[in-house]
Amino acid sequence: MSYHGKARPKVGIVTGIITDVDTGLPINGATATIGELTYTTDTYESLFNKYSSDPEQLHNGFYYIEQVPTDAEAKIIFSAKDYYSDTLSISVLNDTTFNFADIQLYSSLKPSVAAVSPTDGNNAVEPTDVIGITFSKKMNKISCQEAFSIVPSVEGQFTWSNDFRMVFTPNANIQFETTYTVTIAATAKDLYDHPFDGNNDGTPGDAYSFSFTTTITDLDAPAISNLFPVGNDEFVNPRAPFSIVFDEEIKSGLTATSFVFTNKTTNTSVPSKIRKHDIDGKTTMNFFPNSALIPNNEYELIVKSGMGDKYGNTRTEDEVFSFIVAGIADNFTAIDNFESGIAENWWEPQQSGSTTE
Ligand SMILES: [Ca+2]
Ligand SMILES: [Ca+2]
Repeated sequence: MSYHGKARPKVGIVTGIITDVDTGLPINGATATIGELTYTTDTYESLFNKYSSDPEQLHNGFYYIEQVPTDAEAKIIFSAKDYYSDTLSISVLNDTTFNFADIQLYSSLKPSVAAVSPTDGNNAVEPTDVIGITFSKKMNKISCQEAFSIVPSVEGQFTWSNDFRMVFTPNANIQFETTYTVTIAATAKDLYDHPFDGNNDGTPGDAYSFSFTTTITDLDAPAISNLFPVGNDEFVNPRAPFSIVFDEEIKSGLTATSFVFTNKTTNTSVPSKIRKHDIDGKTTMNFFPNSALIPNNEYELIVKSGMGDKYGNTRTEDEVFSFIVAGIADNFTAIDNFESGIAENWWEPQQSGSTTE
């Protein structure tokens, strides 16, 4: 192209994304300024309300400045509410390509607590639960650990899910029926040494506390609350699977030999598939014999000791159930083998039952 000797003014485009260095989220309402030229990134008020009812949901951080003189250095000043301003210098090369300049800004807000678990005031906390504190900014981990306290005192270990979330895991279960108060002292700092603002009022120098209470005492091992069919009753339907219901969830000690199922008439073990369900805080074990039970035979199921709840309360004695299969004429051939598509829920004993001598 020819401009007949008359030089066209050369202008360029400078564009990029402005993000928060901690969260990586684009910043709404940030400005990029080059000389007299300014661009403000989209905000909920300016744009995002058309797409969302949540002011926090959408961000793009995108800025776009045109008419920038080319073949020169451009100094870009970035600023946003609650962020430290920053500058970048780039060479604006020519008028045919975009000149990209992304920037990450540092929040000037003081760190506070964004969320805790258990929640403040929760009065049904399991003594096995861990304590989690999520901060509003990336934190100086050592300062947070040193600022942490719990009353009554508990020994434990700190881990971090990421730079925002600290987890305190007690070395042993905490006490039942006890109210604990967790405090993060004002000495906690974020990654950039901003002091902690416990009550999140904008003025640092105060602590954050929350309390929770643990559940009622449980010193009992799981007990069998239901059995189908009922022990010693006639087992009227040899095709029906049978079940044991425990009054709480089995969390430990379940092994391939926890249940011993025997045909006492023939003195042979009864190979079965066993399926475990945890529903409404209870464990149900469903037994599906590999082949039909035999009418008029006597069967015995031994529930071995060793299974325990989540607190380590363990069953200490074997429990024995027996029943007789009814002598009804029934010409079915096999129980559904239940083997397709449900493998991951099945728990299959390596040896179903042991043969008594
Ligand atoms: Ca404060
Ligand atoms: Ca228990």
